[in-house]
Amino acid sequence: MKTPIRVAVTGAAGQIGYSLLFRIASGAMFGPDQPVILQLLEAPIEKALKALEGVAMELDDCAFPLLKGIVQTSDPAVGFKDANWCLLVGAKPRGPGMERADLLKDNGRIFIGQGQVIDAVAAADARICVVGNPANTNCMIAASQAKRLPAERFTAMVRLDQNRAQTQLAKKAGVDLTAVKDIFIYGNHSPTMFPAFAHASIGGRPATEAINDLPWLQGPFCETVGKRGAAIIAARGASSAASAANALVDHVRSLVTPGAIHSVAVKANGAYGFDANVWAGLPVRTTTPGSYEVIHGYAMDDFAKSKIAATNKELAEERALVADMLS
Ligand code: NAX
Repeated sequence: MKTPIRVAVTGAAGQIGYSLLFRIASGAMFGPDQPVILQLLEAPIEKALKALEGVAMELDDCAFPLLKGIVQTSDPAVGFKDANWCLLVGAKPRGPGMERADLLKDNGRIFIGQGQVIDAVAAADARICVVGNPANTNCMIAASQAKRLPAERFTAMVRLDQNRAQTQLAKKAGVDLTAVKDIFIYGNHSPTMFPAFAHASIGGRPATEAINDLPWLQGPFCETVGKRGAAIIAARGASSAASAANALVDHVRSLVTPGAIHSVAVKANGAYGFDANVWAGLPVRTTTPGSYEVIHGYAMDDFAKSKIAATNKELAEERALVADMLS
């Protein structure tokens, strides 16, 4: 039996948490032979902590063989203690009439605190993944607080966008979605993101040939992927939850699987023309479990360059808005 790994999850009593925790405990994230201890962190709000109790009871009631312990807390120092993976899902939602700048700042404060505590108490091999929006910028803020853990340990999730893009391409081409490969998301997890269709393949052929409809790829395809979150809210009356949890399972599973090629928001370091210090969705290859390298060298045409410039501009603006929160 392997030693259990400690997985901290914030926002554990929220919508995404309710779909996520059961998948982690079942082995979907770390594999069928890897025991886990779940360290569940909620905001210090009575209602949230009560709901968390219920979620923990349900986890108990599943009798998952791999689940070796559950911690419930509102104290980050307890929640992140010795954590090998820190999944930062909890965030403050955008309220009615709230300005984007206020959302950035309110959430920024949460991620300053969590970044500091993770750096102080998490395991030496800790990996951090941010889902709570604005995910790229929250991740940048948390990483900026770390003195011990290197910046590349901090990633943000764009996998939901990749999964959405893969399905849209498969539907348009009329093929099974497993025929679609190498569709990567560049930039921000926001409507400005760029799903780089020119590098994707469908059934072994370039996607641009298999679909042969450039106006659709440049227009409705990019728009549908970029605005899918809003479409789900309009239809469901609530934001994506099960698909977001599933994407986080995929994000981490791919990061612990050497050779996996996937989209992750990481410190850009100037790749593909992004500002060096923003966190941008990029194609990566997992090297060893938990580590990755950015895949360089995909050629970008003028259309792709303009899309990347637009999403980079938004990321740089977000960075400027929270400049006083970066240390
Ligand atoms: P919910 O509002 O259902 O749950 C969020 C939970 O976080 C709440 O239970 C709340 O009490 C808790 N929380 C708030 N502040 C906290 C703190 N400081 N420490 C610990 N817990 C805290 O939202 P949910 O639908 O689960 O979504 C969570 C986040 O994911 C949101 O920011 C949302 O915008 C974001 N998303 C990101 C996606 C992505 O692809 N990156 C897609 C889905 C989702 O929209």
